[in-house]
Amino acid sequence: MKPAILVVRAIFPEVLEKLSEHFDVESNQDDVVFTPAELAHKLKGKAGAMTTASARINEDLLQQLPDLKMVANMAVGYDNFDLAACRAHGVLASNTPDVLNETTADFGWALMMATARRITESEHWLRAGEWKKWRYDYFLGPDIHGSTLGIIGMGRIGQAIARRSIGFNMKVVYHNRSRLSPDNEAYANNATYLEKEDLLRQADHVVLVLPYSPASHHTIAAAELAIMKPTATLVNLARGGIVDDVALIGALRERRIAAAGLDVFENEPKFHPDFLELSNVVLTPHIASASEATRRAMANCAADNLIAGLSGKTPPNLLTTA
Ligand code: 8YV
Repeated sequence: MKPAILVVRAIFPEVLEKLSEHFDVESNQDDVVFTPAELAHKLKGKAGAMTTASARINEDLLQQLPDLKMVANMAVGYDNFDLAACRAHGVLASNTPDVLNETTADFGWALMMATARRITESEHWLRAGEWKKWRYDYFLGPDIHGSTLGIIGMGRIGQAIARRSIGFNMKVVYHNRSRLSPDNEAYANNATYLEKEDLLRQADHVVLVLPYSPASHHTIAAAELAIMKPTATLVNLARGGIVDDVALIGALRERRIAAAGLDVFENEPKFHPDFLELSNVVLTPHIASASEATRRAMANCAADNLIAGLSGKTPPNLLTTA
């Protein structure tokens, strides 16, 4: 008998087919977002689950699921997993690193440029029929080329973002839990390590790509926004909760920073309604990894991890190492 698994959210049909060769698969192609109680109910008797970032795998849930052996997240971020609880219950956990680095870095640039150069704001204005003439000072914004790019969270995605700045003749400064090796700093356009406060004072464009954890909660709050340049932009590609959204709304409203680009929000898919009142913020619905090829690669990566883990092999992207 094949082990039973749940694919928690809708996914590419060919990935379901691949999983069906190994497992008795319960899918959710209607893409219902389960409550914790529904998720627990659906996972009863299952050996594995393929999850996305919206499924919380924690002590409460695992206590109810003695048959569960593995959870494979279709995301590089895994703040939805309590890894200590997984270990305590002998549940393997995996994520999907690397396959999304370049696509997410591309999107980081798109968001940074749209934010600095006021692309969505000016398009809304044009669509609203406001464009009657050219003016020297319509939609002026800061330059990207020749400016200082500040990256907080210099992992693989942060380094891919930094590397793209070579063509824009930018200086790169970064802050990270640990300093990169000289080789990695060279790869990342000769990035210079700075303390967070120094980075915030110096950078013209700040990009956040650090993982969410209790330690990174509100990495950018009122005090941090207060020391940024009034001409600076802020982009969050990482997770909601890394930025204090209420503090950011205040800073944007009072033009204490120029603009922000946000792909992630506290409590998403809900977000603070005041963002909609602001013209100096670009808002996207958590799509940084959403290229056709990359989302397929992420889904296949999560499936391959699950297939390995439930057939007694070490999953390539195991998070619950000893
Ligand atoms: C995912 C992400 O699309 O990989 C991550 O950590 O944030 C995104 O690429 C999303 O989390 C779906 O699970």
